[in-house]
Amino acid sequence: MNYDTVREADPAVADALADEVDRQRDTLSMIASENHVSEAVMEAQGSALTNKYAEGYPGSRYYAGCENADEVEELAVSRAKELWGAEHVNVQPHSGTQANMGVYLAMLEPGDKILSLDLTHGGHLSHGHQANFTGQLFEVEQYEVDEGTGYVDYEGLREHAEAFEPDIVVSGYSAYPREVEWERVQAAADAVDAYHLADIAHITGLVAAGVHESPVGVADFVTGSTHKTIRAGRGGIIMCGEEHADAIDSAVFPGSQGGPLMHNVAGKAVGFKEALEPEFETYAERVVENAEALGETLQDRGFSLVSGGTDTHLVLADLRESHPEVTGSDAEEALEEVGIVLNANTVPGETRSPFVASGIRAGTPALTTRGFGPEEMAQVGACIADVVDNVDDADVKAEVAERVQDLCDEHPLYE
Ligand code: DSN
Repeated sequence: MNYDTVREADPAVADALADEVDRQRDTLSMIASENHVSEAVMEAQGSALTNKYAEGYPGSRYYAGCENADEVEELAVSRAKELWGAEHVNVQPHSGTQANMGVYLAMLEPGDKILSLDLTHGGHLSHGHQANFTGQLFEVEQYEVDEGTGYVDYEGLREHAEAFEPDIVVSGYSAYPREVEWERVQAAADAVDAYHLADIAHITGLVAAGVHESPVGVADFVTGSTHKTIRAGRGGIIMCGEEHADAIDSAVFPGSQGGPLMHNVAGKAVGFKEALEPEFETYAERVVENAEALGETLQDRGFSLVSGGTDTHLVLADLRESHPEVTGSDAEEALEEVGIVLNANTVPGETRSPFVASGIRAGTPALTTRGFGPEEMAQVGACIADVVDNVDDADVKAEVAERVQDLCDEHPLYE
């Protein structure tokens, strides 16, 4: 990955690309929504399909010359059906947010009602935040996690749905460490005759591998992104029953997008093929084991974890009791200095601004791809604890930075 051809054309960009590879090699990527895709996925995304316009769907395009695009999209769709068991799949959304937009456009009218989890409790912007088109176009109310347990308050959700009578209930979250009980959300939606959209963006890979229960066949719509735990090309995906297939396809194109990013669809196809291999199940199991090991280490060091642990690929530490003087952004900055890249995150009952936040979210998908196991995750947890306990101590940070570099060197990336 020297980017020699780019360098000949554009040295400045080539330098930035090469520096990015070095950054990924020499840091621990723990942003829960990130992963390291294979070189095959990257090559597919960098392919000649970036040149092709293919508005429409396989066999029914608005342009000539789409035979290879058709083949790639059909492969992506058939592999996705095999991975998640969905009746209908659309692989064209440019992102997870675009996938959600496709569902809203297909099923709702402006002014209709969305009931979704509050962003500070683990939800997502595209589930109805006021700064997002969803908050501007629709009437939104939000349910919460139980602040005592950190688990979704399903009873409160059911009561809220009965009072609000939403048109759609959204489940699936961005900073929620526990397995989602899809049937309980479905029951709440059914009780008020609402649709149920399960957004599995973060856990696509865990669901495909059977490590997290699947909402496919439970919820009316399942959306996701394709570059997180599933480790395929960047973008989004929508799954639904045949009865909604036409409405969903029309909402994606021409409803909300023009030409699909066929190079990214190729990356999705390649990544889905990789995920159909038996090794992927082992990978997904290891992602969760690693998150458990990380969480246990942090708890042993006095950190408080939202919900007391994890069933998934991430842990969410609430620093308010253990480190009252350290904000989430203080911790994020100090950890980045030593080569641990994660994000400050709001926590249930957040008392600071979202820019500062009181928690840190740490995920294991990328480190697991690099071959980290529970023992190494315990070492990573110790590094995090040493830094957050000593955010202003340059000596401690210098010593931890060496341990981080050793871990990176022991688990090379993109050799
Ligand atoms: N940005 C992603 C995350 O970090 O959760 C969600 O879109």
